[in-house]
Amino acid sequence: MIKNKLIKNAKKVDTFLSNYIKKQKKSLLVAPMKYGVLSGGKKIRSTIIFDTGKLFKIHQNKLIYISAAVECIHSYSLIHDDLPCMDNDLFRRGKPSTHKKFGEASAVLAGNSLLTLAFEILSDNKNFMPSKQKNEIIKLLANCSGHTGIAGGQELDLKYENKKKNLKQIIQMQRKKTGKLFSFCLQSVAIIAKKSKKEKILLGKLGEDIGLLFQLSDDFLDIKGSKSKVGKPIRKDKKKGKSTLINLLGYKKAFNYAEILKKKILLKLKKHGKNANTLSDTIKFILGRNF
Ligand code: GRG
Repeated sequence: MIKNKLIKNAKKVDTFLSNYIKKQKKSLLVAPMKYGVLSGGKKIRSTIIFDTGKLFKIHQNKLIYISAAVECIHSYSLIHDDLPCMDNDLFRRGKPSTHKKFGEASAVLAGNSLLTLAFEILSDNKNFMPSKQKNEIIKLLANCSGHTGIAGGQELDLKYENKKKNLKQIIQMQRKKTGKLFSFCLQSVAIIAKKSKKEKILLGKLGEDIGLLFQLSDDFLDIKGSKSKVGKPIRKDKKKGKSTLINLLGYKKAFNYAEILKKKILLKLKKHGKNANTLSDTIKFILGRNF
């Protein structure tokens, strides 16, 4: 069952991160960092990485460093996303958001430290991979995280509040804000699998599509989900005047758009035969999920 797979994978990444942080020098920021990255969260990006590994028969142990790095970036983005200067949310993963628990300054600094920890993990000597691949992966993660990736997408998300934006603008914003990190998940595995430039680009694009699907499903949960299952406040997009596909097209049309996107993604995976079964299952779960 997909839920068990998510729990198992999340435990694996949490254990790696917890041991990694334990081996570092202590600091006051360790508590808010661990609170932000370890306690809770589906760690779905790690599952996507492990599922993509199955396309090329790459064992999870070879992918744990990139999974841990992605989760650090993702958690940093959520800690900052919840800050009063951004989405101003007091609840995340079923508990008070990091700034509510530790204060704003500590949350900003813990977020920054998770961002840099991601690159420390990737460049670690124990992350055994040829330095050319390592450099390519580090550059890709920087590109997907900064102004050309999630931070740039977040800026658009905030600037688009209470503005009339068209379909293309909304999709482009969501591809940056959420799609880029998923794009990294697939493309970095293609780099490890030593795939051709063309294949790496194709997988990167497919990852971005999966990320867009994930963001759309997050928007649906904002309407139809329950706070206790989702672990964060719901029905807030409309109140905040967020530019979403639902606010532009209505729920039904937006859901049809997502269904078509899901089918396109599954079709593109067909060429990998049964090696793509676990990734396909995760994609089917994404649109039907209630958490
Ligand atoms: C301040 C430089 C700077 C950057 C901040 C805040 C930010 C960049 C980016 C935010 C991006 C963001 C919040 C995207 C939303 C993506 C999304 C759907 C998040 C929820 O992901 P889940 O469901 O969360 O995987 P869990 O809790 O399961 O980990």
